[in-house]
Amino acid sequence: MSATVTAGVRIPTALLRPYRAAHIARRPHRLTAVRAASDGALEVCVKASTTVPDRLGDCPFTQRVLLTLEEKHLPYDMKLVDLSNKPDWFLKISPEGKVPLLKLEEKWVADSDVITQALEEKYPEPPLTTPPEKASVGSKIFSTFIGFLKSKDPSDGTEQALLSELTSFNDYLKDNGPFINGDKISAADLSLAPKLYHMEIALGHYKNWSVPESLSYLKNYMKTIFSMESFVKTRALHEDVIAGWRPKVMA
Ligand SMILES: N[C@@H](CCC(=O)N[C@@H](CS)C(=O)NCC(=O)O)C(=O)O
Repeated sequence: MSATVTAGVRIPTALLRPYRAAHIARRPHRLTAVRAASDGALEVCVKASTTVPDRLGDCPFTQRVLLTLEEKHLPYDMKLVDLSNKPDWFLKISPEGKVPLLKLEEKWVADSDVITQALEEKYPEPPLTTPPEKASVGSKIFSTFIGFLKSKDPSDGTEQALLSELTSFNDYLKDNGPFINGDKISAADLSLAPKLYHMEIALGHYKNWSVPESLSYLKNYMKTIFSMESFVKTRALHEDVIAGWRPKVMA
């Protein structure tokens, strides 16, 4: 069996896995925390990296769920799924063959909207609910980003459409920020931030494009969330994000 050395103690990898997923940054050398986490850890199916073995991959919906678990301080155990060769056990529990999936009360729950809502109901503390009137702020950014990414014609208006959505969001943050619901991060931010992360990496790579400096509230928003401990811990590798969008760019 392979093993990892943490603080001079040799810990079997099998014991360490749930601990790694939920607690390594906070409590790196408490074996008791390993056991506590593995007992109560929530099981979550996530996309596996396509570039590095045994690593979390590049699904923004999965990151949204992981961020929710992190912000609610819930221990979890990630099951990495190779989406290019889905294992039978996964197809049995996932009717659509999609990640994320989270096991709650012995049932596998699909879809990040449903999962985050269920987590909020079962684990209300700390509350992450975004008020309904603010819940759709920024929600057109992802689709306009994909439109621009896929575009082959620089004058087809897709870049302008994205800029228009980003500008509206920047103006919203200026008046209501720093987060969508004001001073505290909430569910809408945890959904949007992974998508902005994909946008930044994919458009930087495929179009040599970046968010204009003039959108300073948006720039700060991205910088703040992308540097949060929970985000750093659950983010995808740049190479995976680039590889993940390649088929869309080439289509
Ligand atoms: N609406 C779903 C979307 C989930 C989704 O599209 N997941 C992608 C990965 S990011 C997936 O599993 N795709 C299946 C595949 O690639 O075969 C959610 O919010 O959870």
